[in-house]
Amino acid sequence: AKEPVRVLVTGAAGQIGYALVPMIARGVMLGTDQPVILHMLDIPPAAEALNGVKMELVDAAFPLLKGVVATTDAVEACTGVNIAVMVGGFPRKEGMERKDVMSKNVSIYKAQASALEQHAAPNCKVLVVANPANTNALILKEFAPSIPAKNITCLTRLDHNRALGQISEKLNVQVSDVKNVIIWGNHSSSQYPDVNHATVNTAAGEKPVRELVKDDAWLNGEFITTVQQRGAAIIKARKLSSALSAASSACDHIRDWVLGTPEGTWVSMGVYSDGSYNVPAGLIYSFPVTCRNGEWTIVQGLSIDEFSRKKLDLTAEELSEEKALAYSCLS
Ligand code: NAX
Repeated sequence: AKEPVRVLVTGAAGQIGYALVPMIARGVMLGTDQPVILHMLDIPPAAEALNGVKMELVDAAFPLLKGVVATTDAVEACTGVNIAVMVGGFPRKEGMERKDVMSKNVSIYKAQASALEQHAAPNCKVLVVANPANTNALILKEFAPSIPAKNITCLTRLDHNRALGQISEKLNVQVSDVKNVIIWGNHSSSQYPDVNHATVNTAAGEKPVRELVKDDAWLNGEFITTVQQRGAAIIKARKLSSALSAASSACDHIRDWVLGTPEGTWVSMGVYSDGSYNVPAGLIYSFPVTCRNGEWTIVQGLSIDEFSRKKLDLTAEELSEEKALAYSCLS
């Protein structure tokens, strides 16, 4: 039998946490043959609720779940973890300045970076979900210098999956037949959902999405804004932000990273930029990646037309500004 993998979920008493921990315990993230030990962290005001989640995990009697650590102590939470999913953060409240929210998250991610660096298992893989996800991941990277930069990522897979979903609805095809959309840049409304290399598996073989949709105005307009604004649309409908789709996409992100992407398929991940596609190095930026042997690689050589170029640059600019704002919170 396999040794259990320790998976940390921060903000585990929150809504995404509540959807995510049962998925992990059922093997959705790491496979149905992989035992897991869940480490759940939240803050003292949520300690009782966190304990309630722990009680439910016990009650669900998940065969793969070999243990649960539920704590408000970051060091205890981080000790020995192989995977860290960072969902906890400070939400933007009405009337708050961007800088105030950034400042709260910078201090949270600075502290948790140190706890992970000192106590996580070697080669721990980190996924930041909490917003501003790209910049929180960057702060975590800066304050955990001994964790390799390639081990620190942020979630844009939800946006990627949303783009697959929109194409599938438009063409009335199975979502599993659509692949290779790309989310470029920030997990914010400046992201660029790109279908220029996306394909659909049809009875007549693989066809480009553009050829099948035959509606460039929709693809260059409404499609992009729908994906960019989907989070707001969910809030409007549910009066709560997306949780089940965020949790499911976080599982997809880790699963593909650890177990690999299928041949001929790429996914979107926020990763540390090496300057590929003339994206400034030193940002956490969402790129198309393939994964093998537990490592991601940015897909190279895709053609970028003028329309796309502007959008790649715009979202990079926003990330550079966020980075500057985050740094200004440190001094
Ligand atoms: P909730 O407010 O329901 O849960 C957040 C939890 O984090 C709370 O239980 C809170 O007590 C806890 N927390 C706060 N500070 C903490 C700290 N220092 N250490 C540990 N835990 C802490 O929010 P939820 O709806 O679960 O969303 C969580 C985060 O995901 C938010 O930042 C949200 O903006 C972000 N999202 C990111 C998405 C993405 O695709 N990257 C999509 C979904 C979501 O909007």
